[in-house]
Amino acid sequence: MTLALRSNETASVTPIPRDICREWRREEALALYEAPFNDLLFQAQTVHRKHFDANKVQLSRLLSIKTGGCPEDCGYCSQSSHHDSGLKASRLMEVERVVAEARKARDAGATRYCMGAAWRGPKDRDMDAVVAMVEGVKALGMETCMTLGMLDTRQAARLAEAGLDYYNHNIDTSERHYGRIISTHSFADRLETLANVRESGMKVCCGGIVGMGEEAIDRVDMLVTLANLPDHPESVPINMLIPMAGTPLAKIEPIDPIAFVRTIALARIMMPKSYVRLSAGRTAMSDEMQALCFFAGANSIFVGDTLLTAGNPGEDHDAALFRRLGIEAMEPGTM
Ligand code: SAM
Ligand code: DTB
Ligand code: SF4
Repeated sequence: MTLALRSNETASVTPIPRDICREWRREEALALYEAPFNDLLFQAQTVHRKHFDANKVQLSRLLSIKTGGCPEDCGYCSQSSHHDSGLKASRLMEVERVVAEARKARDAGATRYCMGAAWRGPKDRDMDAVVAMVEGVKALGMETCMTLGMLDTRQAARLAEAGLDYYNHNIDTSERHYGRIISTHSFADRLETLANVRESGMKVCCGGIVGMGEEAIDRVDMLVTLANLPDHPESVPINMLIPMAGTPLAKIEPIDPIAFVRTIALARIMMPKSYVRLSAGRTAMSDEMQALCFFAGANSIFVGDTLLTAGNPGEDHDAALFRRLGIEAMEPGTM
């Protein structure tokens, strides 16, 4: 099997029905999170099979269009100018270069392209360039996703009008833990951008990071916040912290892999029709841990050697893992 670089969150994906979205109480979510592992995984796999092909995983490509020099102080991030990570900041990439990179990815089989910028949010003067990127990548016949930081309603409307399919904006952790990790913007700021994105009609990609010194209840609360949004995010990236040199979280103790898998399982149960993306941190995971994540309901990954600034398993490794597990890349048009 070759690992075709295909992804399949197609523009025709059906909206998540209202009855899937119900109010979750933190006590019931916590009880599930703490259930015997086999019971939790059985339930997650059962829910997963109701809504997805359990042997198909969606693949997405990431490109950093503006790296480093970010004014925000997110404690996990190599791109914050508050930390001495040794990363060289660069300016916004030329539109032509972004489109050329996307074309290469498309020719290698990718159908979905995610572009990320190390910004608090785009400045109005940046908007023409990012809109041109969306239009250029769309013209290649690819699906588009961007993560540019905070958006106001005007900026969200403009990106939606340009044809941007998804906007990624993570809540990252619980409201309680948020202020210990980031001081330059608030949890409420993140929710406001998410509401602006939703209102614009774009699809929402929103998740968080596990392993930032939080407690189990913080992981549960983060998922309760996501599952109790007026509509579930269509994509839910669950990142395992990549400890980046020079950041305040560089030396933090790694998360127990079982706790990470529990988080994936709970996300799957609480947001049954969303794509749960096993995002950052896969290079530090064993194949067996990734297999457990797929069993717990993760059905999307990033492919390619790099994420934004950090490493990711190469495609040869992912192809071999998929072969061992009998997993296939999601074909366009199957969902
Ligand atoms: N500046 C924008 C923002 O903050 O939304 C977009 C880029 S930011 C790098 C996108 C996401 O990457 C963050 O919200 C976080 O979830 C994830 N991320 C960043 N650094 C990470 C790390 N070291 N380990 C795991 N996830 C990380
Ligand atoms: C998300 O939740 N994870 C991706 C994507 N959205 C933009 C980014 C992961 C970044 C990992 C650290 C880095 O590459 O610097
Ligand atoms: Fe900036 Fe985003 Fe990194 Fe925070 S996560 S420092 S906003 S690039």
